[in-house]
Amino acid sequence: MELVHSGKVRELYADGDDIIMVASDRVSVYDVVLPTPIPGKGAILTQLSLWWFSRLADLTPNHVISAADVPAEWKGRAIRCRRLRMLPVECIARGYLAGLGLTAYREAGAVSGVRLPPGLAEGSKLPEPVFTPTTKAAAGHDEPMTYEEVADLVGTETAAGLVRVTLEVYRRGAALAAERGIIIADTKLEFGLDGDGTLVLADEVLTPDSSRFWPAAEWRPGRPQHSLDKQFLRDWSSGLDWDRKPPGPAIPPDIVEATSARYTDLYERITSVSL
Ligand code: PZK
Repeated sequence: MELVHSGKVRELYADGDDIIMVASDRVSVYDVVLPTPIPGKGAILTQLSLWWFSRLADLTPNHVISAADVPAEWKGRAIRCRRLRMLPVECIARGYLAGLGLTAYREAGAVSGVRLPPGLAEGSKLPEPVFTPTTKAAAGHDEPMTYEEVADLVGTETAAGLVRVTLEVYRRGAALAAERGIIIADTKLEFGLDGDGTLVLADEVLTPDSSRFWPAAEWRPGRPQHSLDKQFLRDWSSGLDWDRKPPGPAIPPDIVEATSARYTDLYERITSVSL
C-alpha cells in the first residue's frame, strides 16, 4: 500500500479510495519519539478512538469505514477510513490551562483571540471550555488562529460547525472522564469534508495522544500536572543526562511495563471494558 503520511507515532496508507490509519507502539516524551516501543499502545489507542467514534455518532459523522477490513498484520491497531478533504485547522478545545494555552495566556491573557479571566495558574480550570484552533504547520510548531481566521479559511458555515462539534466532543468526553476520576484538560480534533461537503470528524478522538489526561486525584493548579499515561516516562527520563533532543534514550523494561499498564488502565477506566 502507498504510504501517504508518516507521523511521529502513526502512518497513513492509501487503499483505492480509502485510507488506512495505522497506530504503532511508538511513544514520544517531550516531543521526541523514543527507540523502545510500548507493547499494545497502538491497539489500545485505536480501540479507544473507535469507542469514542461510536459514542459520538449521534453528534457528528466520522471517517470510520471498518476496523475489521484491514491487513491481518495491522488488525487491532488500524482503521479503514473514508478519504476526506482535510481542513487545514487543528481544532482544539480547552477546559484547563496547559501547553500552548498557558503560554498564550501568560503572554497575552488570551488564547486564539479568546480573552480569559485574570489570575489563572498553570493547570487551572477555565470558567468554560474554549475553542482555541491552531494552524497545521507542515514543519515547526502550530500557531494559534482566531475564529475569524478559521472562518476566512473554511467559510462561516463550516467554521461554526467546527466550533460546535469540537466543544461538544470535549464536553462529553470530559464529563464521562470526570465520572471516572480523569481530567481531560484539552483535546485536538481534525475534520474533513466528504464529497457532499458534509463536515466529518477524522483522525483520532479523545486519546491520550491527542488530549491531556490527568489523574483528578493529583490535580494541583500552580504546577505542571501529572500525565495519566506518560508520567513514568517523564519521571524516569528527567533523571537522565538527556537534553530532550533526538535521539531519545532506550526505555528500561520496568518503565515499559509500567507505561503499558497505564494505557490498559486508562482504556478500562474510560470504557468500563476489561482487557
Ligand atoms: C489525513 N492526517 C493526519 C498524519 C496519521 C494521520 N480521513 C482522512 N482522509 C484524508 N486524509 C486524512 C484523513 C484522516 N484522518 C489525516 N493527514 C491526512 C495524519 C500522519 C499520520 F495517521
